[in-house]
Amino acid sequence: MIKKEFLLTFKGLNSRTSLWLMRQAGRYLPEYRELRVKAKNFMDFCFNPELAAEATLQPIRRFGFDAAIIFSDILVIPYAFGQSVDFIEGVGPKLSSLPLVDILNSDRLIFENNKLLNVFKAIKIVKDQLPKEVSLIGFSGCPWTLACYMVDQGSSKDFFKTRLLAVTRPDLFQKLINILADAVFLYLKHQIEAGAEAVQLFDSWVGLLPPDGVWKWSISPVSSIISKLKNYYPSIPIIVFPKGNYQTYADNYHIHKADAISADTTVDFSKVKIASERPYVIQGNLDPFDLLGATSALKNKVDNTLKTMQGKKFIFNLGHGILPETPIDNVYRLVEQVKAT
Ligand code: 1CP
Repeated sequence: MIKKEFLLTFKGLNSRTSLWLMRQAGRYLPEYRELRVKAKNFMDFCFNPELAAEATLQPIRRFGFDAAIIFSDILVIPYAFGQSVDFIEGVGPKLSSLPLVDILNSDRLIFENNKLLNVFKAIKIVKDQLPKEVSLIGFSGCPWTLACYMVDQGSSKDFFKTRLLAVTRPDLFQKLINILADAVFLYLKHQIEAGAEAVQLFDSWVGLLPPDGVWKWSISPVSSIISKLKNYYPSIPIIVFPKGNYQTYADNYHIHKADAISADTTVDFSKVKIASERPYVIQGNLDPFDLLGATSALKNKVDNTLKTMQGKKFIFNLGHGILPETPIDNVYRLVEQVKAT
């Protein structure tokens, strides 16, 4: 019988620790770098179903992770709202200016799900080719993190423009968050319909918010997305990655009801709740930098994590995306070590 260890973990029926790595497809793989040059820019690469499917499958073929994550980016949602998105080498994403305030005032911020059809196509291609024991994860950014990129028009160290809008025009900002929550729900629903067997919600910038902001702009919209998805697909696991704010999500799991919380690198696993005291799975949280260090130190650290989390509703992952400098041999070692438990 073929066993999907990743999905079985959510039912407490896994026979070993399952693993996948955030950004497991990417520049640390020579085959990714070779594939990447076939598209003229990163967005074209994401929106080419064959190339996106191939990028998704590459790390599975090489390492045999328990889950694949569809190759795309969270910034396809701003694109589907009409913003142009350019990834500039060495700088990061740049988004065109949207007169957001005017648009929100006139109810003209429209999500065109049709612009994302190639993501769903890529999911279908991957599903046809994925080994049966491997699960496919769909994903989206959360409303707050998407708003950060849309308002600030790209990466930023403090997302000043977004936080300024949130405090100076809270009603307008709430409208933006609500519109984004509807879009994220729809986008994930379509990914599940195309074949995604679990979904992950990335709230990469929730660590910037004060407690009341975390409630208003993160937990509240994320909870509504989860409850709407659960109405349609009660058995599809939903993972949240509240980077920089694990504890608020852990303390309020009965509100958002995510099936798993992905822990960033700051979370100390020796202090997390034991399995019988929590219904959710914990995913995480090796520091991506540990994959760049000495192999003996890496082995000890992974051993410690596996011991601490043994039998405790746990999926092994990184605390953030894998770094392009990661030696491939360390990834092989990691997979072997985790799969042996
Ligand atoms: O060619 C390249 O290597 C470009 C690097 C790259 C990759 C591989 C980017 C640019 N995006 C991706 C793919 C990607 N992004 C995936 C799918 C692949 C996989 O996981 O294997 C996923 C899930 C994401 C998610 C994503 N994109 C997030 C959330 C997670 C996180 O890192 O916090 C965010 C914030 C983005 C935006 C983004 N995409 C890429 C860059 C350089 C950025 C900006 C990051 C920043 O603001 O610092």
